[in-house]
Amino acid sequence: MTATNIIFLDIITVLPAPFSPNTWKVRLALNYKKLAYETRWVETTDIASVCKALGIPPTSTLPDGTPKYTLPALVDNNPSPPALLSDSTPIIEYLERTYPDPDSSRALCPPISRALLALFEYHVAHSITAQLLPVMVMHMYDKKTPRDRIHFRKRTEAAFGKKLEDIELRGKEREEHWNKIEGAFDLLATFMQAGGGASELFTGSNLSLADCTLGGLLLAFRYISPDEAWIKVSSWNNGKWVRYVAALEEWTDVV
Ligand SMILES: N[C@@H](CCC(=O)N[C@@H](CS)C(=O)NCC(=O)O)C(=O)O
Repeated sequence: MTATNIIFLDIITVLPAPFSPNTWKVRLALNYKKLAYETRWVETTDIASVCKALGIPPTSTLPDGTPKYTLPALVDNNPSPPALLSDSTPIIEYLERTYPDPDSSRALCPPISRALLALFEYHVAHSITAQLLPVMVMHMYDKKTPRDRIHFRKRTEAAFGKKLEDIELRGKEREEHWNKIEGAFDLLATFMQAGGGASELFTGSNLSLADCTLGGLLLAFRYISPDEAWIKVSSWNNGKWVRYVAALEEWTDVV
């Protein structure tokens, strides 16, 4: 392990493992790069106050114009002053810049692939991540800590103008929505087959930013919704996504 002094901020839930796709994305990168780090567990209710106290920047702006703070976030105490970071992709880019692998073939986001990786992230964000709430909202709610459940319900219901239970789709509408998400995975599987199928990952046996993003999402499915989302995803594309997550296993330690 490289000697580092990195604090990684992740979201605590009632589960024994993290459940956020974005924090998994950075955790996979930290583990792949063999960087020593410590996790600081934060309830979503406390993200803004904890980030503000540490000087970590917000990642966007709320509709009322106030700054929005999200996790993952990371404090690297190695440089002076320490690096204070938020937003999964910029965090991974920072880790790459600051702790490059001597073997350039192991780079997570080499500049030459950066535009393609951005296109990939855009596809996953719009065709998959943005579609999940109507089929995942109650699974997410159930896994939150009791205190975060109150916070999540209040904020989400205010944003959507309806109860969580009414955001969740049911019956035929739910199945149609899942079919749409399956279509996005079909497209990914088709493109990944173009690589010749020598490896489950995007770029051979090494991890890339694309794998951190997709892997984070699949791990989130497995933990947030083992009894629905993960069962469905496991049955798609001849088990491709089960094999894919198995190929990531060596980078899924939670420290
Ligand atoms: N663009 C950010 C998005 C991060 C994000 O939305 N994180 C969620 C957890 S997956 C979060 O912190 N939510 C807390 C909240 O909405 O209050 C990233 O890629 O890191």
